[in-house]
Amino acid sequence: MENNTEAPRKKRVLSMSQSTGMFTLGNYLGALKNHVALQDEYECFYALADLHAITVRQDPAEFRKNTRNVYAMLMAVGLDPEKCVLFIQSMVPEHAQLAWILNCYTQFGELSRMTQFKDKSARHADNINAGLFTYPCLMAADILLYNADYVPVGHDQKQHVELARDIAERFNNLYSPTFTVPEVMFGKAGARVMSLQDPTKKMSKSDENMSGTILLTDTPEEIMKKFKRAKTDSGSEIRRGEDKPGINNLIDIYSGVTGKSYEEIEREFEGKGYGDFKTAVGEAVVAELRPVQEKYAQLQKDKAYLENCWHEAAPKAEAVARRTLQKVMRKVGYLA
Ligand code: ATP
Ligand code: LTN
Repeated sequence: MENNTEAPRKKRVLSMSQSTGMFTLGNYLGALKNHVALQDEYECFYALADLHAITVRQDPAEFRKNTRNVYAMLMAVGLDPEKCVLFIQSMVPEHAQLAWILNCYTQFGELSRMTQFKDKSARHADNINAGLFTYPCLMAADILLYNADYVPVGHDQKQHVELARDIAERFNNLYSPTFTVPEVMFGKAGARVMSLQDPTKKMSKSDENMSGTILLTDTPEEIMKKFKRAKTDSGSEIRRGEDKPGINNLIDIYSGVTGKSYEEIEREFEGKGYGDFKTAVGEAVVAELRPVQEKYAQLQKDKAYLENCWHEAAPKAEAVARRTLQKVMRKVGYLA
């Protein structure tokens, strides 16, 4: 019998966030907090999707600044370059190369069904560019280059990960097993954090009305003010219900931050009103973000360290990406 003493390969995780603006509490509870928790158990690749970012027009100076800031914020929330590969997508050219190839294995009809494309093209009617349409092929390339087993994202990205699975299976069936077929992974709570002003819409960094969005850089005063003004529903009980999107969202946020279950929360606030609960949620969020904001301020002072981190991460990512791309190119029939 074979004496296999080698430890089994850790399962691989990949996820990315766009560098279009500062992260929100939705990004944090829906994705980033979970990314941090996965670092010990999995081999993790995390990146800023700055190629995706230009599907919406960016001002160059702002864009450069945002990329630096959100990279620092990824480290401030707890992504550790010693434990994961924390890179910037545009520094690894294989993403764009594989995306082109995958474009040719994805149908127009499939891309037309993507709800993010429908939403964003409605919001940016003056710039419905081809990149916005083929965005999911680039995202599939991001995932498939690393043969990721799991893709931890918020609920809004589920459809894109499913398309990446379909593309992977299609390619594997046409040629031979090439890509790992990835699975979507959601965190315990907060996979879908809604706007505080319109709890039927997701909390977004690109909302015109920022009073519904908590940014990770908001001051404690701003955070408390936004929670106190949060839209709630008719009634006064702190209890989840089908027709209660406002209170459901606040309970989800409180649960995501404190780790308490819905039952515990409902018990804790029995007999109390919306006002008390909003204050408690605001305070819990302020307390959760305090150490993150302190670390962020500290990292912002050390630009050379940040640059060093992303420059060291890019070749580590590229070493994996290059191997997959070469394999794909050989199977398709390229001479390279
Ligand atoms: P925009 O707000 O402009 O639509 P975005 O915040 O959705 O952009 P990213 O920064 O790429 O775009 O998102 C990073 C991660 O955060 C993704 O996994 C996404 O699913 C998750 N996420 C974003 N918004 C929310 C939300 N409101 N609730 C839960 N998860 C979210
Ligand atoms: N499309 C995602 C960001 C993203 C991503 C990825 C997420 C780009 N590439 C690969 C997971 C895996 C978004 O808009 N949030």
